[in-house]
Amino acid sequence: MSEQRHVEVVVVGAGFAGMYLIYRMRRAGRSVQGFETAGDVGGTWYWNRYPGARCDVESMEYSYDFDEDLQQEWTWTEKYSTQPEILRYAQHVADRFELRPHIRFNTRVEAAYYDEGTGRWLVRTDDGDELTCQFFVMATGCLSSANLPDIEGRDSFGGVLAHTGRWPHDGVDVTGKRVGIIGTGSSGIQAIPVLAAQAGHLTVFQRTAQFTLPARNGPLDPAEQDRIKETYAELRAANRKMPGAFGSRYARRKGNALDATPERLRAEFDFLWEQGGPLFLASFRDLMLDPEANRLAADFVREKIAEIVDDPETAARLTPHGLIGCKRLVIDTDYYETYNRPNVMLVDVGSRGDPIQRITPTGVLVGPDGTEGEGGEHHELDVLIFATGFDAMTGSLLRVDIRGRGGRALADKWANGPVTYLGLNVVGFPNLFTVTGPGSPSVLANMIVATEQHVDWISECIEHLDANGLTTIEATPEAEAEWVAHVNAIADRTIFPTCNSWYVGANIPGKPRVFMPLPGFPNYVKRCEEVVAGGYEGFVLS
Ligand code: NA7
Repeated sequence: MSEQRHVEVVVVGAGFAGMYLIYRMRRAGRSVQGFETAGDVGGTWYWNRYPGARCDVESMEYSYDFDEDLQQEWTWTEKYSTQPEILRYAQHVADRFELRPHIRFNTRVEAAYYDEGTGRWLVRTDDGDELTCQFFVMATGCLSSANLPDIEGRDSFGGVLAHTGRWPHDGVDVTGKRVGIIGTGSSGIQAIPVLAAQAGHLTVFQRTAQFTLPARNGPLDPAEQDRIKETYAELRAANRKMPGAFGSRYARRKGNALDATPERLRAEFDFLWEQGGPLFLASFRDLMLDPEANRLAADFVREKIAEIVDDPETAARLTPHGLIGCKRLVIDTDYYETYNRPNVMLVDVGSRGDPIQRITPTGVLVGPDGTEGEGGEHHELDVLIFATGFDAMTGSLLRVDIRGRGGRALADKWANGPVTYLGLNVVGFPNLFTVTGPGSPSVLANMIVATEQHVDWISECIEHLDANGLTTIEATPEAEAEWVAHVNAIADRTIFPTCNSWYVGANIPGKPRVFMPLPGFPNYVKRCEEVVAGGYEGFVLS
């Protein structure tokens, strides 16, 4: 029998987190093995190939800054990049830094068990392979475990059924077809205008109306791009001081909305609406903190919807109740305008309409509860698209059977919701690192910046252990408990925990309701730096 293979580091996932981690480990001369379920690098940008998919952070900011030549040489074509362009960028990075030889593609990590005797992790893949490692890093992304709701009759549908987050690589031909789409989050809102322009007829099944703002996307002026590149390091540094690690070029803090005169408020909101993009709520300090202030912004957008959408009933159905930005704010191109097209129909399957009763072989049946189809309306479809999101943040971590000390499963430890220290490590799971894990800024920050910060921290931590003849790092129960309380306290100061969003796990039936990301990137980074300066405070190194 051959001896079991051992590497210093196993990395699960070859998206932007996994790729950079592999780069850092190789640069430090460490043995590393990456695993990736997909056929190539790119992570979320490998899977989300639906029409209209693009990033909601500007191209010049949603990119790596660890290599000056890389950031100088790459050219983006649009203000907000499309999925194909971001995927090409990821592939370029993989080529340039020769990352692929260290990644096994089309391979899913099924289990990872910590062996207290050897202090190593035993990792098993779906092709039956096993290897051991000293450090086990989950770089699996926050939005990678697709949520395909178990709606009755789903599998009986006779047409083409696709999920936006698992879009078929050879595409879905919707030309002239009767298309239905369930879900109006970011994916649905990006896809709907593009689908409407191609389909014969588009039916949108909306459960909750969603706030979205115009992106004002367009070609990226090469001269502007060159100008940004001249002082790229300064832009990156300024972005790291922003709450979400992006958008410093547009920063305009204006005091509190509740203190502003109606005229000033209006002028500011008008300006931001025309400027476009996701920074609408970064204007006044109190918009994400005080529901009263938030309502002023929400009302402004509600008015805009009424202005844009011709049919007042459709406009009313599209108008969200409640606060803006509590669910992740979406930016769009021509979303509300799309409902003025004659071939688009909005069906409310939420509290203001009748629910989806079931999916049939030929379409979707919508009707009052308990009527078993009588009085319901059947929508005949050739193509049915699920834009129903993800089991966010914990989904892909818990899909792997991770067991720490005493054989305890991570799923068991997190039965009441995720607990971590810094979103980086979990008590009972020594040498396990989670990149952009729950309890870190993650999805509330520019993901590439958050990813680089975590990977840098992990890489430097491993260097530190090595340099000091240490092999193991694990958070202390006190530090973990304090961190969880800290994250909750910060979140409770905001409006975030007040609504049914995927940030709190509300989109997945039975998922514990816990606010998972941490608002405020700069304070978080400061804390991570203090932890290191304090000799890895809150961790036991042995
Ligand atoms: P989201 O934002 O979770 O949106 C999913 C949408 O699907 C949302 O409108 C949901 O309505 C709807 N949904 C989910 N399940 C159902 C069922 N069973 N029936 C009807 N409608 C349903 O996912 P996205 O992919 O759009 O975006 C995720 C993130 O990816 C996004 O924020 C960006 O960061 C990138 P609900 O609101 O729950 O009532």
